[in-house]
Amino acid sequence: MDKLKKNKFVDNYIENLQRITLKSFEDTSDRDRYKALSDTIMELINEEWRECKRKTRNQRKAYYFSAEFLIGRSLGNNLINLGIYDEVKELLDEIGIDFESIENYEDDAALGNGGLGRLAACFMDSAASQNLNMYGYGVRYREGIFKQSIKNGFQVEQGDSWLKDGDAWSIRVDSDSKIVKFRDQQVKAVPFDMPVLGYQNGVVNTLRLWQSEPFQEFDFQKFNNYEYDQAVSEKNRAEDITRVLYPNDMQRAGKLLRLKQQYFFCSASIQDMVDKYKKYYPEDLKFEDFAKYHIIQLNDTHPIMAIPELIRVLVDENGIFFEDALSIARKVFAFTNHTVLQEALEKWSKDIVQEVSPRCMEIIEKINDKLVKEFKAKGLSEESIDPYRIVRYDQVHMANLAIYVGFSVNGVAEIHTKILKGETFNHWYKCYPEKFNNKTNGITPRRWLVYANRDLSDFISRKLGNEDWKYNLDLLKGLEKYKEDDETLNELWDIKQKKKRDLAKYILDTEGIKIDPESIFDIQVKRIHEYKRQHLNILHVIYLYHKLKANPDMDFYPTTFIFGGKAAPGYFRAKGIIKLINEVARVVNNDSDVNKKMKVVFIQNYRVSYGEKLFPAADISEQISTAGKEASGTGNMKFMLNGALTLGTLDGANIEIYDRAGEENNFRFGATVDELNQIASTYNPVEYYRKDPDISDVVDSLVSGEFNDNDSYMFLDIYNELVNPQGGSRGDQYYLLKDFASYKKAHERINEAYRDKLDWSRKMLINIANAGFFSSDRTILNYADDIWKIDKEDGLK
Ligand code: 26Q
Repeated sequence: MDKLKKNKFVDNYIENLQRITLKSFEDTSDRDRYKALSDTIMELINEEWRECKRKTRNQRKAYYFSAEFLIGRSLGNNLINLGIYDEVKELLDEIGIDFESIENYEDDAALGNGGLGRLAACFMDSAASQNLNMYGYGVRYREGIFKQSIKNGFQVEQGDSWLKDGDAWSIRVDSDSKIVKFRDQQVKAVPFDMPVLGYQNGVVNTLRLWQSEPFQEFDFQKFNNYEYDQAVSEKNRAEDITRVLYPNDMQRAGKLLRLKQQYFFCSASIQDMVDKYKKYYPEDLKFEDFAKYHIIQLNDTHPIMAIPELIRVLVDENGIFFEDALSIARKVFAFTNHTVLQEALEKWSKDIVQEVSPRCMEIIEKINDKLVKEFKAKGLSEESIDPYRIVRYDQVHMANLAIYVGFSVNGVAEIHTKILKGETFNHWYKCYPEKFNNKTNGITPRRWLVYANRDLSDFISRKLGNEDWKYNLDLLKGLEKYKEDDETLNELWDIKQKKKRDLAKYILDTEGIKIDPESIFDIQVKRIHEYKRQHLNILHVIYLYHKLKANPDMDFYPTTFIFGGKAAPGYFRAKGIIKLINEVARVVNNDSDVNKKMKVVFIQNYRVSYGEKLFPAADISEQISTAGKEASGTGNMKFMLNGALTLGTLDGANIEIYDRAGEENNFRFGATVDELNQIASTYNPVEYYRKDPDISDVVDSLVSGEFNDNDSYMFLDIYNELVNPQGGSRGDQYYLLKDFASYKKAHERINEAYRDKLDWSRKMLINIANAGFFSSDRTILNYADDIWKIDKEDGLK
């Protein structure tokens, strides 16, 4: 910013502050100051945003349809992308305002569960930064993912009313409202547009989130007839649709309201696209050309109602024949899968789909009939068609619909795509090998490094001599030339130490637990799920505790084990794992025999803005899912980019991390997918329990009372799942006991390696230097080149 603009910025800011508060400057609160600052920024970008919208309105675009966008905070990130973070901080300082406390005032926009939602947000950032025409469509939940606190060791959920004092970063566009029709209800979909700023390139893309409102603001007829209750309840029923985000990741929630949410935003978005197509695109427009201008990327199966909805709008509202509409759809839709867990693949009962949109159900049946005919014509028997059927046993298989109609199906890491092709969707792969492709996930380096870790970011720019790496993360490779330079390695160590001290202070303030910044920070943060195996981690902590307790002078480098993550409210066992971690933490942290050498912390309410403090401070990144179960993981990439070493299985993108940064610079352990497949039918966890005294010791501690906090059945469920299988299951579905010994050894290697400070720093450096591939800039360009065929300029290739 030049001087003139600076003055104007400050003037505008003060003006906004006064306009919204009527208070004298000294009396304004952090909240006032935050709101005025975000308003000032929105005004600053307004012109460029409108210009970008105008310029691209008749260009080819990719539309990212996602039920979740896990954005986090916007203030700092927007300032970074505008390139005025330091200046604004300074300007505020000059007028006596502490930037950090304003920044901390902002609530996370937590409109997602975890990885899939955060990926969508990283993609938005990267598309804008790469000057790609990408438009996001989603839901404006009035409540995001619940807020978690821990009471007496248990997870307690609270609502997340992030909109309670307005939303600084979006603009309501009433004129683009749509009507969405369900079988028994009609509502108004009102769009709220959020600007998505590219990194210092003047691009402003749009994320459009739909909010559900009553079709008629208030039924005055009813009101006048004293049917006040009914009028109010209809308003509520409309608002219910986008009231809250469903907090179950990886588990189906076969709830009518969830499907209504999905259909709601798909219908509004499709209508929006078709309306604009008619309005802005060529005069002689033909619907056959629709696919020339629109690609829809479906973020998992959640937005799949967009497929029948597009066909419905073309056929019923624009006079296109069904066959023609279907062939248009076949050129428009591309599908990304994010899981191979059977329980997570969406199936909806026909009744529910019918109740949401009878016409869409009819269209789905027609597509299914066509599929059956086509496969029969190919010579397939009734029976062998079964796994392909979109409608089967009165259930709609969403993935089958997406794969049959879509022209592209992608997984999110090499191994994941391999499993999709070879197992999960092997039958489909055999029919349409050309549809399948891989797009390994990525993360935006702006939020996860430039913003979250300023010290490391400055260090990198200093070492590389410029900031080009922020646009092209592959340039980090240049850091490798310092791998024998002790001074550089020491600097890197010191930066990590500083971040660890910052985190230690934050944890003391928020969790009330004192941790040693000199200890190894070993961190596992992600949603709580059995396949992610937080319980493997805590069982190992118990093992260490027992060992250290028996031998307090044991040669052991002090370690702090940090956990964080939310459990789906209905996922009983995941909640048990949280309770277990907290009980172990209580016992260990209060035991003066060991608590100088080890501490255990469960941080409350892990979310994007907490992650920004955790990733920079980590020494060890725990990525310990059962091989074959974690599609990709993206936390692993955030840790790597911030110089943590991976302690992980051969799963998801971990494999690609080792490929690039070297196994010798990380700590790989555990069985491979092939090994697990081989033993799948013979595996007996009880054998491991009997043969390995370390295992029986920790497993027994689940039911011995040691951590039970006066209810001796507290951890019986976890114990049973491991070694006392119920109801025909073989037990230990996720192979904890199989991998335990290998995990233990990997920890021993870590504890040894950390003592060599220079060598550890070298490993950090090599990890950072090879993290370039995991930029979501690379991922999004891969989508643009291979799937969307979209170019940087006008979108047309
Ligand atoms: C479905 C139906 C009803 C209610 C909820 C859901 C639902 C919601 C969220 C199902 C799944 C999710 C989230 C899935 C998810 O986050 N998957 C993760 O995606 C990441 C990005 O690709 C991967 O890195 C992770 O490996 C994968 O687990």
